[in-house]
Amino acid sequence: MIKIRKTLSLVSALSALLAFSMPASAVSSVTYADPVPSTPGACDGGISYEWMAKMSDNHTISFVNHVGAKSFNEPPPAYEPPFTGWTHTSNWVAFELTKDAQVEIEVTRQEGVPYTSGSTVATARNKLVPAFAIYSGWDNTSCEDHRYNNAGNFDWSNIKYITNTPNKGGWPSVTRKIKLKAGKYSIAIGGTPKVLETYPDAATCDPATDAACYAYTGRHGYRVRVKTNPSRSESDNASTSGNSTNQ
Ligand SMILES: [Ca+2]
Ligand SMILES: [Ca+2]
Repeated sequence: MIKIRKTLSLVSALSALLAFSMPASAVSSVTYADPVPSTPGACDGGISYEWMAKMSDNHTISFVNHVGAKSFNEPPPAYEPPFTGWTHTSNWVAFELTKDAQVEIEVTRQEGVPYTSGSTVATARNKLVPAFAIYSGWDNTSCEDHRYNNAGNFDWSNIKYITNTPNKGGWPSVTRKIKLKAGKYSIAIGGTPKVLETYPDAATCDPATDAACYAYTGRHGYRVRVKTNPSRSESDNASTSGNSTNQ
């Protein structure tokens, strides 16, 4: 088991540096990039996307990174429903489909993801309760705000809410299958641990000795796998599931 964990950590470290794609035909692409970065000192460029991903209808892509522990569902008073997503600590994918497709998106917690903290490299934690929301369109023009609605539209952006996987079950992995038309989409990925009465204070709690501190603060690794298949003519059979296969 220890050997397997070490191998997984190595794989995740490599894939964080080199996003990889595995086209079954034609070409798919994944880049760690924002289609339109903001101008330094100005508030433009729309959403600060972490990833750009382009796929046709017979591809699989995968990538690894990290998000804030509660980034999909931050607590009041700083975050009041429905605007509970923290835009900057979530990860955003500028996703493009070149053909209509059945799209299966899986987001799983991932151990061993490195990230830069100040001038040192740290390792992201491994207690993410992953969730994601899908919107139509890309936002390359707005002034990105701190908060987004993970279950609806929000007025600072032009993207339009489609659906989400809120992961109420607290699973370490969530999967969504959805039929999408060719076009551009935005996908927000974040963490949504069970709601608490009182949250640990990230500034003072100790993740080494306090389990709630470990799970509810800091950066947590994730792995995404997106698989596309040719779109069929029958009605959409979108479904959501969670599982514990990563435990
Ligand atoms: Ca961002
Ligand atoms: Ca941008």
